[in-house]
Amino acid sequence: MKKALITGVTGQDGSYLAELLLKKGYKVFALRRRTSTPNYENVEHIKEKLEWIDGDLTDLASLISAVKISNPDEVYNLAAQSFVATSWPQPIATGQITAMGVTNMLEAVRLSKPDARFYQASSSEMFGKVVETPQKETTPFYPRSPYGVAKVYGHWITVNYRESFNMFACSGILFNHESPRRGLEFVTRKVTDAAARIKLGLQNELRLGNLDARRDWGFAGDYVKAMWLMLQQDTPDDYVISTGETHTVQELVEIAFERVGLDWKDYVVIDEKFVRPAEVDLLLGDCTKAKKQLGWDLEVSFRDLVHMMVDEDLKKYEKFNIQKSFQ
Ligand code: NAP
Ligand code: F7E
Repeated sequence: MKKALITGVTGQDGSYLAELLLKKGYKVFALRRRTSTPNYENVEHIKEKLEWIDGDLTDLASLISAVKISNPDEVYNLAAQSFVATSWPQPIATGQITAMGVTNMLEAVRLSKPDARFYQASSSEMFGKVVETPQKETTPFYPRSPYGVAKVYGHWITVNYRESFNMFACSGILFNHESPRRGLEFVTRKVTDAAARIKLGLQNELRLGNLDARRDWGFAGDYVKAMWLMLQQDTPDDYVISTGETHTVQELVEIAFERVGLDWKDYVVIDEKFVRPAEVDLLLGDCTKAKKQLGWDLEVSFRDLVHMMVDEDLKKYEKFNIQKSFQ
């Protein structure tokens, strides 16, 4: 039985990856940090099947312990302060978790289980103010936020440990990926949640920032398969994972409101509070390498993804009539 250690299991990607690895017959160890209230919403359905280990990405001792306890064949480092907007008011915490946290995790593996295969959750935010379109593995980075800067560090330290210590360390440069488990502060979920609430009379308006930003949005369930595939290859490498399509935030809004039979223009209000100090205007990935070398492909289109998210949010509110929103 293969063993995997995942950081960030309570997040969107961690929950889908844990499901995938359990289905493949892995024993899955899940690192969780201390929170004042339990945070198992995404993993409630598999919680008892996971081996939980307490630890924090900023605490090397806890990570060394986690690697010793789990003795993993594969380590997936998904934990991060992952919300770009928060990285301006909290640049130091973002650096400590999203940048230095990667070195902590790599050190824990190097010291305790150096032959474990390592996956680092890198990001298209590293391309930032893009210097070429579409973006691929060789495109130079130009991050536009403290989060993007931290991810560039995490990416290069992963490459460096591969080259310095001959570790099987891979970096997946994933473009935006979403799902009904996405945090409510990210724009896709904020929009689908609001469309559902407005439809059900629980909310009157939706306040957004820049509607012109373009993103390459895919489905998280498709993207975690690529993470696993990267660690099954003969040699470690870095891969872009994307859909190869780009859409504006406005298109996202149009599709979500159309799904509930409403005209978005009647409800959307532009609020400067959600405009970022420096924006990433356009992301569009070229994942030819992943398709050829990993045999990876996506199954869910952008439109189907938005419909899936709106439908799930509608179901949730119809079922529980929960009146909450992230504004
Ligand atoms: P997410 O939903 O925000 O999940 C982040 C996870 O990290 C949560 O489980 C969180 O735990 C955990 N975490 C945060 N700080 C921690 C710390 N100090 N110690 C231990 N755990 C900590 O993120 P996601 O969307 O699943 O993304 C997964 C990874 O991929 C992240 O590294 C993200 O930056 C990267 N990424 C995401 C995308 C995307 O579009 N989703 C694209 C490219 C790269 P709590 O539940 O306790 O907060
Ligand atoms: O913003 C615009 C905003 O916060 C997308 C993370 O998973 O993907 C994610 O980062 C776009 C931006 O995601 C609102 O200005 C407009 O242009 O959903 P987001 P992100 O910043 O692209 C990357 C790949 C990651 O690695 C990150 O971890 O939408 N936008 N109005 C808004 N965004 C938000 N959140 N809220 C608004 O009201």
